[in-house]
Amino acid sequence: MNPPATTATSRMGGHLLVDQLVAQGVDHVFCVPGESYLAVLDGLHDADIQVTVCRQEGGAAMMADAYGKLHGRPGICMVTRGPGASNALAGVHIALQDSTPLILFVGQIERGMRERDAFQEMDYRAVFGTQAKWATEIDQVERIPEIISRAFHVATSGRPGPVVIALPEDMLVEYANAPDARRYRPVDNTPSASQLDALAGHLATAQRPVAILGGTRWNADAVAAFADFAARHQLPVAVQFRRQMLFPVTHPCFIGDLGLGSNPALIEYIKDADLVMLVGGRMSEVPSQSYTLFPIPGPAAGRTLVHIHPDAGELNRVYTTDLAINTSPAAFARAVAGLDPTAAPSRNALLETLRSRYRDWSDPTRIRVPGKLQMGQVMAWLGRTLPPDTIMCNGAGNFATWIHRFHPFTQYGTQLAPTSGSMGYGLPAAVAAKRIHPDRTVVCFAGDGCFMMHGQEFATAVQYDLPIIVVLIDNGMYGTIRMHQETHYPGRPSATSLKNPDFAAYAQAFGGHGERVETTDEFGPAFERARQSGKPAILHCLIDPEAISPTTTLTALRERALAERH
Ligand SMILES: Cc1ncc(C[n+]2csc(CCOP(=O)(O)OP(=O)(O)O)c2C)c(N)n1
Ligand SMILES: [Mg+2]
Repeated sequence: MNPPATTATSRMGGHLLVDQLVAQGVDHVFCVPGESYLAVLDGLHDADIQVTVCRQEGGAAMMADAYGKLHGRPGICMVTRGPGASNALAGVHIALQDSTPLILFVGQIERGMRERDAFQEMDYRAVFGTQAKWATEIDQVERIPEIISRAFHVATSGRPGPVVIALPEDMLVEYANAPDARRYRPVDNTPSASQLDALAGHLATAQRPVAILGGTRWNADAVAAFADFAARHQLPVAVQFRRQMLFPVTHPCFIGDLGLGSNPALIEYIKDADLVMLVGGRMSEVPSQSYTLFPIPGPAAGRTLVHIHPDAGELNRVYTTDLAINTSPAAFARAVAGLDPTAAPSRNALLETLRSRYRDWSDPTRIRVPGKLQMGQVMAWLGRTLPPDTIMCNGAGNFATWIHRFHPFTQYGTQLAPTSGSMGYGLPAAVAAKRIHPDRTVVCFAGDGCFMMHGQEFATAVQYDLPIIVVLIDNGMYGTIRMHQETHYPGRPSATSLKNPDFAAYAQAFGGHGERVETTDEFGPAFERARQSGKPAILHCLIDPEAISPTTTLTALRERALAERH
C-alpha cells in the first residue's frame, strides 16, 4: 500500500524526519533496514541523501563514525530495534570514546506496547544512557524537528559524541504540521585576551615546552594555523594516539606520537617538560601512558599545564591546570594565529635533538623482523608510493603499530582509527571513506582477527564499486593478546590461535581482487595490481608469527618473562 501523499502543511512522521535531516545538511545515511522504520526508509526514497546499505549494524555505525571523523558533522546511522541497536552499540561506543559526532536512529515498537517485552523491545534510554551524550525517544510526531535539531547541537557541541533517538513505529506514520528546524550551529567560545596573554607569557619563558594535540573539532585550516603557530614559537609538537592527522610529520616541530609502544625518548622528554599544552584532547589512558606521564592531580612543582578543550567538563577533570581555556581546537588555532613570540626563545637546538630522536624511531628501513615478509620495507614502500591524501584506516591489533609508528601522515582527514581500540573498525571506515572520497586512495590495514570482526562489509565495498585496498596481515592469531600472554603467563597460550580462510579467495568470491603476499618483494607489485584492478582488493599478507612487533619477538618476550621468574 502506498502511503498517503505528503502535503506542504502536513507530513507523515517518517518523511518529516527525513526532511529534517535534509534541513540539517545531511547528505549520507549508513543503515541496515528494518520493518520498524519503513516510513523513514520511504522518506529516503525521494530524498537527496546518499544511502549506504550495510551488512551488519556495527559496521554501519562505524561507517557513520568515520563520516563524523572526516567531516566534523554528525554521521547518520539507522538501524532496527533490539538486535539492530545491540549490534550498533559497537560503533556508538567508538563515537563516545573518540568524541565523534554521530546520530543513531533506531526503529522502536509501537508506543502502546511498551513495557510488555514486545517483539525486539528495548529501553533505549536505559541501554544507551551511559553510552551516548543523549538517548531519547520521540513520542509526538510534531516534536520531530525540535528533537532532531537538539540532537545535532548535542552531538557537535562541547565534546562531540553520539546521540541515540528511538522512533516508535506508529509515531512515524502519524501526520503533523510542523515547520522545519533551522540548520544547527555548534556552540563555541573564543579564548579571552587575558588567557592569550598568559599563554604567551608561559611560552616566552619555557625551556622545554611541548604541545600535545588530540580530540576532535579540528579542520584543515586549524591544522595549518596551528602548524604556523608552532613554527613561529619553535614549539615541539606531539600528537595523541590515532590523532596523527593533526600535525604533519614533515614539520620541523613534529616530535612523535603518544600511543601504544611510543618512542621512549619522547616519553622521557614529555615527563620532563616545563610547559605542557594539551590542545583539544583529554589525555586519556593510552596517550597518558596509563596516567604515568603527569602526576594526578598535578602538575608537579615548576611545571605548567595548559589545557585547551571545547568542553568545560573535561578541563581539570583529571589534571589540575594552570591555565584552562574552554574553546574548540579550531577556534583556538584561529586565535593564536595572531599570537607572536614576545621574546625570541631559541629552541632550535632542542628541536633538532627531538627531531633526530623522532627520525631514528620512525625510520622503517632500520627494522628487521623474523620471516620473509619485512613489514618495515613494506611501510617504506607505502610511504614512498601512496599519495599524501591517502586515507589510512585500521582497527585494533599489533599490526596497527606499523602504521602508527611508520606511516608519514601529512594531511588532515587522512586517518580513520578508533582511539577506543575497537577491532573491526578498519574495513567499515574504509568503505565510508571511499564512499565519501571516491577520488582518493583508501587503504585498510587489518589483522586476521580484526578483519573478521566486520569482514562482511567487503560485500558493501563490492556493491558500491569502492576500490579500497585491504592490507590484511595474517599471523594466525590474536597476536596482541598472545603478546600479553607471553609477557604475563609465558609459554601458556590460551584462546589466541586462529585458523584462517584463504583471504585472497574470499575477496574473489565477493567479486573483488585478491592476492596472497608471502615475501617483501611480492608486496609492491601485488599492491600495484590491486590498484590497477579497479576493484575492492585484499592483499593477504602472511607474516611470521614471531614478528609480533617491530622491536621484539614472541620468543624473546617469553624468555624474558621466564627469566624474570627465576
Ligand atoms: C572488539 C574487540 N574485541 C576484542 C579486543 C581485544 N583485542 C585487542 S587486539 C586483539 C587481537 C587482534 O588480532 P589481529 O587483528 O589478528 O591483530 P594482531 O594483534 O595479531 O596483529 C584483541 C582480541 C578488542 N580490542 N576489540
Ligand atoms: Mg593476527
